[in-house]
Parts: sequence; C-alpha cells; structure tokens
Amino acid sequence: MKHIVLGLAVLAGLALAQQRPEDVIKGQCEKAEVVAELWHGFTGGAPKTALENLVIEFNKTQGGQVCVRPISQGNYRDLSTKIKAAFTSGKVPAMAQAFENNMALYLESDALVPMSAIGVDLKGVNPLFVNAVTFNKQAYGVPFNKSVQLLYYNRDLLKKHGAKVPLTITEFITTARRISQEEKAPVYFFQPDSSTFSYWFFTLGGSYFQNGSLVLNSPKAVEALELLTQGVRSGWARPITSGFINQNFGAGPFGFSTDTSAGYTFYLQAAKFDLGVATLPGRTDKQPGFSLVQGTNLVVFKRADEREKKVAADFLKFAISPRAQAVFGVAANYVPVNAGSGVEPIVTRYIKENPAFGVAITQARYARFEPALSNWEQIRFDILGQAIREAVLGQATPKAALDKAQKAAEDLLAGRTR
Ligand code: FGO
Repeated sequence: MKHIVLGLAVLAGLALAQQRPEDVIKGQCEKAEVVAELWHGFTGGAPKTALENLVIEFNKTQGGQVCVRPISQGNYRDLSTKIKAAFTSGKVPAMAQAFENNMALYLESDALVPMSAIGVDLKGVNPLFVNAVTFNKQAYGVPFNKSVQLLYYNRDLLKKHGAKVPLTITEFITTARRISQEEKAPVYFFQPDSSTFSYWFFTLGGSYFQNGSLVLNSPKAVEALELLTQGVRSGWARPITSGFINQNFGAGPFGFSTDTSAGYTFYLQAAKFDLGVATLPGRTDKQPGFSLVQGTNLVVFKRADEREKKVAADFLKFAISPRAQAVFGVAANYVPVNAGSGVEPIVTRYIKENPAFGVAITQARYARFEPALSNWEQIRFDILGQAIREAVLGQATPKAALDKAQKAAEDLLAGRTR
C-alpha cells in the first residue's frame, strides 16, 4: 500500500518541487504573449494536480511565448453554469471541460470549433469515446478525463464475514444483505443520484431512449429504482445524501459502493480499511455490469482569439497523446482514452503494482453513456435525480416518482418549462 501512495504522490507531482503546481503555471504564463485559458471543474485532489502537471509539461515545450492556464470554476455544474453566463455576458475561455450534453448545448449556440478545423486528429482514440463527442459526423472536442464506475469494497469486512467479491447482481444483494444483517447496519453506500441509478438501470438492461424519445419511467427504470429503494427499506443499502461517499466512511460500516474510478485516490486517502476494487456486478457471471461513463472532454470555443485557438489545438493534441493519457490516467484513475496508452511503460508498471488501475481499463469495455441531450444536465440533476431521492427517501413510490419525472422532462423538452 505504501508504495502505491508514494507512487501517486510522485505522479501527482508532490515530489516535483516545493512550489505548488499552480504557482509554477503562474510563472510560466507571466511573460507569455498568448494565454489560453482552460476552464475546468476539478476542485482539488489528484485530478486537479494531475491536470496542472500536464499543463506544466505542455507549457515547458512552448518556450515561454505562449501558455495554457487552467482555471477551476468550481465543480462540473458550476463550470457549465459559468460558461453559459460567459456566452451572454463576458469573455469565453479558449478551452473548457464539457460533458457530451454540455457540448450539445454549446452547439445550439454554434459555440464550438470542430476538431478538423484546427487539425486535431482523433486517430487511435477509443471509438466509444470518439463517438460520444461526434455530432453530425464532426468531432467537436477530444475525450480527456473519462471515468467508468467500479465496485469499491472493504476487503477487511468481506474477510471478517467470509464473503467473496460478488460477480453478479444476485450475489451482490445476497452478500450485502447478509453482511448488513450481521453488522446490524447497511453496508452498500450509494448516492441517490442519476450516476448510481444509471449503473443499475443499464445493467438490468434499461435504455433511456425508446423509438428515439427519452423515457425515464420504463419498466426497467422502475425496476432499478425499486432495487435501490428496497435495499434501503430492507437495511442493506445506505443512501448518502450529502458529500461524496469517500467523505462518509464514518457513517457506518462501509462494505461496497458503485462509484467513479476517479474517486479511487480520494477513497484511498480516506479509507482506514483495506480498499479493494473490482469490475461491477453483472446480470450474469459471464460479463461485468455496465458502467456509466463520466468525466469530461475538452472543447475549444469559436469566440476565442485565433492565436489562443492555435495554442488550444496544440494542447489538445498533447493531452490525448498516449504518453500524456498514461501519466494523467495513472495519477487520477481515469481511463486512458488512447489505445496506445496500454503499452506505455507507466501503465503496464502501474497495473502490475496496482491492479485497481487495470480494473478501470477492463471495465471500460462494458460502459454506456447517458443521453447527449442539451437539456440532460438539468434533467439528470433536477428531474431524474429528484425522483431518485424522493423514492429512496420514501416520499414517493418509484413508479410515481418516475412518472412525475417523465412528465417534467417532456414539458422541459417541449419548451413548456425552463
Ligand atoms: C461526476 C458528474 C455530471 C454529468 C455526470 C453531467 C454535470 C456526476 C459525478 C455528478 O470525473 P468524474 O468521474 O469524478 C469526479 C472527479 C473529479 O472531481 O473526482 C470525483 N471525486 C471528487 C472528490 C471526491 O471527494 N470524491 C470523488 O469521487 C468526482 O466525482 O465525474 C463524476 C459526481 C457528481 O459531480 O456529483 O460526474 N456528472 N454527468 N456533471 N455537471 N453534468 O452531465
């Protein structure tokens, strides 16, 4: 364990210098003629440091004339809120992180530069991710920090109860239920949100679209939400309603969670137990469950000045290179988007030392996206997320909550509400 933490620290750049990465970048940008801003939604920890270290490496190759300056705008939702505000009132950055649905929204304002126009080639990038940034046959960004969900588990607790890592949903529920009974407390920690729901929904065979229309209240959706709701009612699932799961280990005995691979460094830091990671429980033991792909892409804005766009193009090419993806992915447990990263020594070495990283790469073969609708962010948080919370907290039945969500989503998509 020690060498892993040390390895992470080195990769996260802590051993780089006494100087904070942010200050290094400040110095790099001091005399630059062109500063290309990159607005992001990392608030701290390994992802933010890994991004900053990547930028430092890039800036070093630019001879001081030009530089990239990453600017945190808060979390992902704060970021898209600020970009929307910048469209109407202020200065847009050269680059930003964006979910696929954010890209759809920005494209409605014709705000994005197609990658072909700035010479950014996505050859060698995982087609699953490339497809997700492609709108009307054009790629409007590059996949950058893409995560998959994994099964996190407490090895000590499993050992104590003589339990195996569950491969199927049935095994998972049986195991979680038994340990919870023996511990007299729920051991499956989950955030009652669209991310957790999507894993259960996709794995049970659900799809958000039927005949081209968004459907939130399908029988599979009801089944997924019932599973979570019943888990809470029968005492094996604990809803975490505030903060990340890794900030809630003190809430009771932690047994399992189904959470983003990018949480790994945060989990490792917070866990006072032996942390294990596995692919998600599947419908059968033949293959893992389907993970939701999260994390973001990098986009370039049309309104940026031409010289900034050139810097942005160079940075994007650098950011998706096998080497950069390997270093970045290893540091923050994101899935390298570039197939070539698989043979980078840093990846192979790290997988050997720490199988958890390899698990994320394997899980990426069983992954799905949420809808890339321009309104999806609002739907996933304020409509579907709200329904999930209501059902899980016992304020409505899963069916009633999802029926209400469906109606609200239809109204929003039809322009009857905002
Ligand atoms: C997060 C969010 C969206 C959308 C999904 C969308 C907007 C979800 C989920 C809502 O990069 P990922 O995999 O993980 C994040 C990374 C960097 O912050 O580290 C994770 N983290 C951070 C701190 C910590 O203590 N623990 C930890 O795990 C963090 O989650 O992205 C996953 C979580 C959420 O933000 O609550 O993606 N998401 N689709 N957000 N705005 N729009 O369409």
